[in-house]
Amino acid sequence: MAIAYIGLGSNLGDRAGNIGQAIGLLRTNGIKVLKTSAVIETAPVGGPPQNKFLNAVVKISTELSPLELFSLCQSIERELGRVRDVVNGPRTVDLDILLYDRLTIDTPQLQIPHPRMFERAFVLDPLREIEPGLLESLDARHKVR
Ligand code: PH2
Ligand code: MG
Ligand code: MG
Repeated sequence: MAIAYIGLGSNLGDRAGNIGQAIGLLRTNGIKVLKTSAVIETAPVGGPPQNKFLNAVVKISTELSPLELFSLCQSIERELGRVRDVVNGPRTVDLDILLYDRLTIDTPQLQIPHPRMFERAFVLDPLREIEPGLLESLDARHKVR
């Protein structure tokens, strides 16, 4: 059993509904959702001019491997109508694995910790809310990427 943190974002359609449905789909696929942050509205970072996002972070426990969890996240994105066209562009829902136990994974397909999480307040604020002290507990190797 592994503990992981997943960042969720939506800025298209029913943003709160999309985040709620994504969390529901994690649960129906055997993921135990242990903690859910508040859903916060955030200004878009990067990409073209676009709507504000809703963002949240969940803490989960899972028997899935990192790659299995990654493909589940992608299938939930597809199920909720995500179309990948513009990089950092508008999306119905985005699910990013932020941390998976204390693993470091650096493959072209999947990087954990999420390579941009330490610069992004829309990730750090909800993560601090549900797990105060977690960021400080990560070793330097984890944070410097
Ligand atoms: N996701 C991005 C790029 N920019 N900005 C906000 N506010 N929230 C996001 O979730 C987000 C973003 C790439 O995934
Ligand atoms: Mg993302
Ligand atoms: Mg993503």
